[in-house]
Amino acid sequence: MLLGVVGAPNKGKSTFFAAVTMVDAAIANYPFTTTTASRGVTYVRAQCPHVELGLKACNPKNSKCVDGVRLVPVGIIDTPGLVPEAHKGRGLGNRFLDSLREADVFIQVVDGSGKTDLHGNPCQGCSPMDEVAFLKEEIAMWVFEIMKRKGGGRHLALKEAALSLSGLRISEGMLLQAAASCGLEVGDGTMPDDDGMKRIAQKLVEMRFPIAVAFNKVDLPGAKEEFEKARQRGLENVFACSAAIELALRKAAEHGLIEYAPGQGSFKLVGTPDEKQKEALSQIDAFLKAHKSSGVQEIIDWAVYKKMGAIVVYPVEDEHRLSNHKGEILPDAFLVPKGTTARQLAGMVHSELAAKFIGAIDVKRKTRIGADHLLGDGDVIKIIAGR
Ligand SMILES: Nc1nc2c(ncn2[C@@H]2O[C@H](COP(=O)(O)OP(=O)(O)O)[C@@H](O)[C@H]2O)c(=O)[nH]1
Ligand SMILES: [Mg+2]
Repeated sequence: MLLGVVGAPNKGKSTFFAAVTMVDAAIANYPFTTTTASRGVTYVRAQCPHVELGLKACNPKNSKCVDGVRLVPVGIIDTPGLVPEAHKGRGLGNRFLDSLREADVFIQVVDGSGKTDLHGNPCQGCSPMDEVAFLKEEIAMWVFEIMKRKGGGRHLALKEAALSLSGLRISEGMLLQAAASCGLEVGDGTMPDDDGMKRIAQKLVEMRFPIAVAFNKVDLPGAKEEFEKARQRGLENVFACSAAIELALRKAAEHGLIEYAPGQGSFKLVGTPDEKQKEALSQIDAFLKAHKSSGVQEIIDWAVYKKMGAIVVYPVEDEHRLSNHKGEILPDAFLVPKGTTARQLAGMVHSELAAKFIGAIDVKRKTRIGADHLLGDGDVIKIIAGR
């Protein structure tokens, strides 16, 4: 599962990415995914089962537990800025679009202060919500052009269209579903005309790339009013945030100045800041008091749980001690898609476990479960495998 940070230039994508991937060394070393300039690991929050199960503590290995909140790793990529006409190769054009292929859900960063345009240039009163419409349309046109190229001027068969989109993980079934929801007839195995294909492309983008909108830079004047306007339009996937505030908080925590965990509405001063740092911290404090939090962690959580439909499961080797063979309690937290079965989880833990799978135990409910049992959020699972 992978989050993609997307949007036009100068909106704060890299700031957002830098903030959310600032994790302590123990976690950054976890071989979950290679960390490069544009690829990293962030966290989602979950209720740690050690609390519910009445244990004093746990020993997380791939994750972290802060006051009963388990921080579960999830991969994230930063992408280059998308500019208008990118699908025709403008800006970084296709390189941008290609970088999107891997992502399951987008976090679109927009400039909530309205002070940059779609090219990232300074402007006054640009509407952040125009950026949302623009991104969808640009990606839809990209999808359309891929199908169109495949046809080379001919009328395209449905199967050919599906083949051309397989690299985007768009299946024939999705294509059929998109056509049906546009009220277009493709039952005879051929695609509609350009207009119809564009509509299908738009639908496919909605289906394949769910978007959470990070309404960023709300620390700047004017942003709050813009956010209220967006809210009045009833958009449930738009969240106000300040990536700059979140980055400053995590940096201050890294330098030992404050204690702060992602998503918290306040921090605790533990170091001795100099005058400049004091001033910055008091501004951050004022922001947190006014906004409850930086807003960044809420977006990650919402994107992963609501848009990706993920759940967290905790595999253990010893169902009595809730530990691995070293006695470490609830060591791993896995983010998996809703609908994951016990056998699939075994495969995620170790390919050999899946091959030798016999059954599993739902540890919280103390019941034996079978290979096809659907796992639930927060389940603690012991896999039983043969020798
Ligand atoms: N005030 C404010 N500035 C921000 C925020 N996030 C990013 N910026 C600034 O916006 C500019 C562009 O940020 P960057 O992360 O490079 O944007 P990108 O091109 O979308 O990756 C930089 O000057 C950032 O410091 C924010 O939350 N608040
Ligand atoms: Mg950037």
